[in-house]
Amino acid sequence: MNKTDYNIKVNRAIDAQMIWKNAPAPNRGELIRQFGNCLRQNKNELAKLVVQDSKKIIGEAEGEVQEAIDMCDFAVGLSRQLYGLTMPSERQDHKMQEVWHPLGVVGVISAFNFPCAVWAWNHILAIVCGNSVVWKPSPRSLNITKKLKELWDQTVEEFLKTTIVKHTMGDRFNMKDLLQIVEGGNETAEWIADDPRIKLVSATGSTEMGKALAPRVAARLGRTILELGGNNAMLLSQHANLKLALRAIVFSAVGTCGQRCTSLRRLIINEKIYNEVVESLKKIYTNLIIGDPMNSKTLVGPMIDQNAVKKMQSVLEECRKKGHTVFGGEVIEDCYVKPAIVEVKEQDDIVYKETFAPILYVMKYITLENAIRKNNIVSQGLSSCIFTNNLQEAELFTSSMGSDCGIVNINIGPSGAEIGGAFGGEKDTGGGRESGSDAWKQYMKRTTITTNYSESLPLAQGIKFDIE
Ligand code: UN1
Repeated sequence: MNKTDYNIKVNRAIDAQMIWKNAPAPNRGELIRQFGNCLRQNKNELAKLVVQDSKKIIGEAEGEVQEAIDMCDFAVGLSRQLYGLTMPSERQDHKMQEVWHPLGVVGVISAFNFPCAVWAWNHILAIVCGNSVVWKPSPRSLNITKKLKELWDQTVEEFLKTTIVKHTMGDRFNMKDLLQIVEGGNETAEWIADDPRIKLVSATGSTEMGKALAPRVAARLGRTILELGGNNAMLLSQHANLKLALRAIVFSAVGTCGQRCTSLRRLIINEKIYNEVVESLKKIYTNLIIGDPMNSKTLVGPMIDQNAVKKMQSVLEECRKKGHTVFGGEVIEDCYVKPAIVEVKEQDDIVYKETFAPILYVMKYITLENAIRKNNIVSQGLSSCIFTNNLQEAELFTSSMGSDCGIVNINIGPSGAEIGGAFGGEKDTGGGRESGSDAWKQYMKRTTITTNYSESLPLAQGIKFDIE
């Protein structure tokens, strides 16, 4: 796509938003209710397209589409709950309140690994909040993107048949324009980053990408939501239910072939149970069903491309050179690999880096305080978890003295978050929060309104200023 086409699309998104922002929020929610139903009806087909584009297994792809549907349900309720506060005014017969207004055009830059759900976190909130969306999907996700746009347009047509919006908004309004797809790579992302017409840029990808993008958006005083790299750990205590823990470890380490930002990358095991756990894991890894992602029995599909496979292999080679013990990790054929377990005595530069591959680094800990230090020492801060049935351990890990990540789970792996909570992380993960809780506020602007209904004009802070 060239710059002229890009500009036309952004201008269309602006025109549509100018009208849409005035639609009553519950009416905006009605469109999203209908879109959610449309996603439900098309769930199977959408999931297949997610598999085709991202290569994740069908069960996970269905989960990803479900995440988008859940987001719609959440946003329908939200459309009647975009609450502001009222505050007591210090002045007699005055009222102070805040009202949330739509922001404008929102830019969404999404990655190959969650081509549907992460877009939905942003798009659905943006639309309910009265905005329009310019979406740059990963160049690898064009099949699912096209289908989502087609379903969006179809839902809009249906909606317009029944709604009062068209009547009140006039024919000039093309509601389909609320979603614009801008295809392309880095250059398109840069146009979005530098474009003052785009008020908020929500971007998912590597820390490197975020560090290049954020200063450009900041230079024009735009807003960002960044969801960048993770290096997620599990602390496995001697007080854990090991059966549960093993299932969680394997799902989060090999799910999406290790290519979730929430994938489990580091397993920090109490020394008393270390040997037992590593042996059990090796057994499970040996029997993993690796193959066609469309086969419902498969647990591990292929990696996204040959580059990802090469990167994994070179990291494993580096591990061997450093004297770490590597189990598995071989290439089977094409992009199919065996997930790897790498035993490390101490964390080093390789472990500190996020490698987007099914490599699980395992290590021992002696005291929980030391395990927490190991969890926190990396530069990323997305997700973390502890498996323990010991209350003190769980409370310490979730306290301010515990994990420094945005997501901290107890007896649940680091991946597979629900949409109801705010999703995101600290440090090199970028600090953004998406999907549930009050993440919607970032897609709106806050207006502070003070009203004087008295017969005089008292000034705040008791300032005297008499002109007669
Ligand atoms: C991502 O990998 O960018 O918590 C998002 C999870 C999913 C979302 C992952 N719900 O693993």
